[in-house]
Amino acid sequence: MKRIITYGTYDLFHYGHLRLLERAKNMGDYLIVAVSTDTFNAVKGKKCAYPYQQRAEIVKAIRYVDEVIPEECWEQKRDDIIRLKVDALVMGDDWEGKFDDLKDICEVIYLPRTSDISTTSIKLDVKNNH
Ligand code: C2G
Repeated sequence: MKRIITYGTYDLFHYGHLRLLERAKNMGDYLIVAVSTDTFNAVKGKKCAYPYQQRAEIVKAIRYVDEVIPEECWEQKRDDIIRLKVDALVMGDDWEGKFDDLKDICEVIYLPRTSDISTTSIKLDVKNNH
């Protein structure tokens, strides 16, 4: 059974997130999503509309997702991959190359982002047009 992991904030869940999770799951048999905690998002400089608990529950409800864990820091990936026996790390290609240091313990795959949608653009659209 091929085990996949991916990491992200997943705020204001949208089609780009869904397509990433769908493609990541289709690369294996079991998909783990590490959802960024509110504390870690502060480190990332991201202010979320939804708190961690709600973002995690929404992601867990997605049919492609088998397990959700908290992402609390940049450095946990290596331990997660070893502890959870992960075969591949999959991320959108806005992260291209950023996690290549993990190639000694798993496949690292960057998938094309879905264009014309982002949490930021959704926030701006709602602010300006509604
Ligand atoms: N994504 C995508 N297409 C979009 C928007 C996002 O494919 N239009 C992908 C991103 O590339 C990422 C995932 O969806 O793989 C989640 O995106 P974010 O919630 O923005 O996550 P991010 O802030 O990039 O956090 O340690 C890694 C970080 O936690 C990633």
